[in-house]
Amino acid sequence: MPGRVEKYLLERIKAEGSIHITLVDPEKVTPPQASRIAENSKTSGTSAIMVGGSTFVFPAHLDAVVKAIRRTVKIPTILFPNNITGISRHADAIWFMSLLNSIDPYFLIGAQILGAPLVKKYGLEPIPMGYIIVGDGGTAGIVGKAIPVPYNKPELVAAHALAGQYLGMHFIYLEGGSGAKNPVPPEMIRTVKHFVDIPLIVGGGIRTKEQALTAASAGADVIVTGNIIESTDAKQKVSEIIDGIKGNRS
Ligand code: 1GP
Repeated sequence: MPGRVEKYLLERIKAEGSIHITLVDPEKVTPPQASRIAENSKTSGTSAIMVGGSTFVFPAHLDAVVKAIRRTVKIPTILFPNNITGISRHADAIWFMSLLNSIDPYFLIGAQILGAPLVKKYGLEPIPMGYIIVGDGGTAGIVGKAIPVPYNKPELVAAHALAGQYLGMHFIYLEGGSGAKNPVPPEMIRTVKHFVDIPLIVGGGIRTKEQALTAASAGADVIVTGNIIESTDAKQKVSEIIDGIKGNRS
């Protein structure tokens, strides 16, 4: 049975076609900055705020960032953890994710075993998600000990995604790596979408309205952007990206 946040995401996808989620890397922001980003993104039409990054963050700082966001906006705050240190009791939900192309069992199931009791204790809504790192993989690929699937092997990614669906995951995330030079190509998104029935999240290197529209038209149900919120014209950038996604509906 999907929980409250998952239901909300599915309803928004159903109503809007493709949706946008803003990613806040707690390592890069202060709590007031996180609030501002959340507020601006919400005004621009983002559906939820994800909080997480690939490297190190102090639990107390993560808590402060999540709290600041939750105080500011009503849209859900969803944790995007790279390890058990990415869990905060103050969020609404957590992507309960397995890095499907990691060669390290820790990222496939080890961290999840350690984190599951905390998720339960904190009353966080777990949303099962299969995470696949593609392209050059970026920092997430190194930290997660992944063998990133090259952009010219879409059928291999589709096999990973289908395995995730058959294992019971509710979402698949194609990760091009934060700040990737080239976002996940439309051919790869189309191929995965053709194979799986569960919603597809795409992120990594999406910076323009055109790139967002390309990903949405190829079948991305959720588009995640992180880096663009660091630019000086962040508010406008997020609005443009969301306009791009909406272009898919017209
Ligand atoms: C990273 O997919 C996300 O995990 C977002 O990437 O920071 O490049 O937008 P960007």
